[in-house]
Amino acid sequence: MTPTITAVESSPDGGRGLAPVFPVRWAFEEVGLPYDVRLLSFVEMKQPAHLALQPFGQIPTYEEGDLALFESGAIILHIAERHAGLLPDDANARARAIAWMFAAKSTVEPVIVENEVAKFMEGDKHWNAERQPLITERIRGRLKQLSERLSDREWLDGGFSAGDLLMINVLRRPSASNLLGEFPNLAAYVARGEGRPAFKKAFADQLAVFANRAVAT
Ligand code: GTB
Repeated sequence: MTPTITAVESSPDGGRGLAPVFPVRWAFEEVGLPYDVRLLSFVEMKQPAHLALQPFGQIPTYEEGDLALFESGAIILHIAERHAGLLPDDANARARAIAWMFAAKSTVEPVIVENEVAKFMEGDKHWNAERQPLITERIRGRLKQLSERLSDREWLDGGFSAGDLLMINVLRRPSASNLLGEFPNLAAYVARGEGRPAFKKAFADQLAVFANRAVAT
């Protein structure tokens, strides 16, 4: 059965593939699995039908037969565990790759989200200007640690894995990518990810959604 994922029908990021559905598309392409996409408006995301799939009214979701999942990291882990290409066979290497998935989502991404919240939701607060440098320093600190660990490796731990996929996705968000000039090995790491055929196919497909809709409307 072909899985169906949900994506937002408009492009708040101007088609740059920054929404959390993009890494799910990329994961499908890495393992060579076809999938369908159901597009939702921001209003539809908050309706009971979608809330039954995603309790927080967000995208992406994943449906396959009786299984419904939410959270991009959980969806990618599900795909990676069932199809070759995103997790190593060796049990210890596999556990380490999964640890990198969690590091991307729970250690690196939160400092980036904090910056986005400050910018888009707290920009008018009188304390925002004073707080901003602290947030930027926290992102810089995480990037420095990641840069030191990556060193001159191609990928985080052996071959390309779902851990790299999620980490590169996080590093592409502007709050991080604007600082990558300070960390040339991280910039090159992101470029390597973006150069993968599966990334390019996923990127073109998400862009086509917005291009096609622009023509249709
Ligand atoms: N932890 C969840 C996951 O990884 O699945 C996060 C999901 C999430 O944040 N989804 C957003 C959403 O549905 C995607 S919207 N938000 C609606 C809401 O919370 O009410 C599209 C989006 C998000 C981020 C960017 N970006 O970074 O540029 C662009 C578009």
